[in-house]
Amino acid sequence: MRSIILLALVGCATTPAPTAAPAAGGDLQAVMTARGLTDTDVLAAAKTYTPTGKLDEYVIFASGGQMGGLIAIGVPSMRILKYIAVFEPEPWQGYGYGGLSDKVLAGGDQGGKEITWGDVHHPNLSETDGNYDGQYIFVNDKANARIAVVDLADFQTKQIIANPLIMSDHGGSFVTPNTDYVVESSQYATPLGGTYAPLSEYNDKYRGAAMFWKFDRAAGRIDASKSWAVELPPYMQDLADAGKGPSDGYVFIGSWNTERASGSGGEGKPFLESGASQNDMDYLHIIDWKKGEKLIADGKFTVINGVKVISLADAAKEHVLTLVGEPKSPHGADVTPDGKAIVVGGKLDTHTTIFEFSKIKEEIEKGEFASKDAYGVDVLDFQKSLRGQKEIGLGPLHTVFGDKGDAYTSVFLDSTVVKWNYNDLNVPSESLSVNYNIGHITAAEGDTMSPDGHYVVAMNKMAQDRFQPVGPLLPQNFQLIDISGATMQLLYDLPIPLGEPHYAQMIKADKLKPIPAYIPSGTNPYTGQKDPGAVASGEERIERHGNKVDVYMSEIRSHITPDFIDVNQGDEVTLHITSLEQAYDQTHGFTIDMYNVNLSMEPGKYDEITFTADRAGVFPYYCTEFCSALHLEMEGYMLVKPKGS
Ligand code: RUQ
Ligand code: CUA
Repeated sequence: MRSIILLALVGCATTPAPTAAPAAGGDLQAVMTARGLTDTDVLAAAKTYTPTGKLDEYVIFASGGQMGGLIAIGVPSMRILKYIAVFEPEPWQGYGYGGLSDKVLAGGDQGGKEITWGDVHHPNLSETDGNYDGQYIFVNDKANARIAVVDLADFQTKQIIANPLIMSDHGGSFVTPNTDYVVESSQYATPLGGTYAPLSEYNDKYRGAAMFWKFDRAAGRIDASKSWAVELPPYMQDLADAGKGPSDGYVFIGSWNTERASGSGGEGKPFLESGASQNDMDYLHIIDWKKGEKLIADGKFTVINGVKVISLADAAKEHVLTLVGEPKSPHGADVTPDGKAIVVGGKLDTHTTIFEFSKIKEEIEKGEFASKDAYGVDVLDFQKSLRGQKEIGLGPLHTVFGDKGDAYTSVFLDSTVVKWNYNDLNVPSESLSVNYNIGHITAAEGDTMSPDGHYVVAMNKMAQDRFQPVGPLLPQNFQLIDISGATMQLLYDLPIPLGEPHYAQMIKADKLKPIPAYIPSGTNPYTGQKDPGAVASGEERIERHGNKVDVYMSEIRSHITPDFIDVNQGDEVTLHITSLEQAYDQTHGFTIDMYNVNLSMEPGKYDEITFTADRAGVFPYYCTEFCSALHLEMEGYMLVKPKGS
């Protein structure tokens, strides 16, 4: 036992050794002394150290922020398992370099513009009956109002869908308890449908929207034709969450800027941040999406840029939209596991505010409203809608949940995680310092109807003295916290070196059932079927029709067939490539020098590249993964005969 702990220390400690002598030898006490470790450090190491060959209990899917994709991380080891390319071309996965995945990326073009990055904020795992089912994960791109669908069978992005109504999103991507809908609401108000209106017309022409993307689980895709939206007032809608259990059928979206500030606008008005912070209260939006679905079915919508939209007037009249006050400039709107309450953080406040859903519902049903907003939307009485408020510390943001009525709120300005009880607000809270400026927080299955407890991860924006300095741009810091004991214990720091991950979700690892290979051989990952262009061994060939050349190729250790291709300069070439491998982990790659094409050919995969052979010369093509002893020999030539020769 002692020696296991010892190995742990050598493997995962983050504190530099105080002496020049390396920690060596087999005596635990000597190593602790040499490395300046306390008993608490050793306990933390023993809780996270995962010997080689052992698997993690949970997997985190974290947003990759500006990187545009997702990061899969094992818990408790905090080992990074994979980057998943979503909105950005990514060479290792051969994503966006000439193959079939180019079409997925092109699905995210906005207004005819190709966009090659994303500002990823909120990954959401698919749910069945309010619990993660391990099948899909959805993410939003705040900067370009897009949603992506990632299939967890092969960890590949299968669809990017561009929202034609709004210019940015933030309340996304949140799923309803059976993943009927993926919800995406706007952040910055703009004229809907990408049209123009001057800032002086902000109140009348600028709007928000909540999009309800219909998810077709059998197809594994969002079905745009069955999707619809609700027009919202030009308050900046923020985080959202879907109701569950008693609150199933509702979506809750926080907002800031009920002042409808739009910046100075050349008229000497205040800048946005002060203009938007005048009122004491903003509005939590309560959307009855089942009612919205009915209005759409009854034809009560207008079409804006191809999207069926319930107008703000209709949404107000039919109570598809109702508002309730929430403390100034809130952030985070999180439904409790039992679906009975909604927790809202106030960025400029010291409390979390807990709304009681049954009270909200009763007030709406009885028509007991306190006022109307400027657009005729009914506003509920704040006090009457509350379970209560809990003093937490300065700048509470997001809240996740454990399995015993325990809630964990990230407190940005104080840099703490605060544990409290959402059933009994009188239970004293407990606070743990984190490093530093925590944004989101995630808990094991913490966003479902049955959280697991065990672990919380603090997702900190700053890490100034936690890691070796690497210039002015620092990694962010994920801190693993053990919540299974009487008090919280900080276990491990993981630097995140390629973006600002906003949110993450943590799923029980055994719920994930990824495929080891594409079966049958020649499967197109985007149709799930054997592709008509796939070949079996012996069927490889080159077909020429005028200036179109189709090459039916295969890859298997250690051969690319055919191993030469003769074409004429200007020919349109399509390579149909099949990996004939079926052995787990036997991945090949494929590239042609100088042509900017690059694929990852996992076992059994079919992929396809079309390009114009516009540069004459001799171009080696080869496998880019060291797949076998004769990997270097896995090569061929494309000979492009110059025009007129
Ligand atoms: S955000 S740090 Cu989710 Cu985009 Cu709160
Ligand atoms: Cu196949 Cu290297």
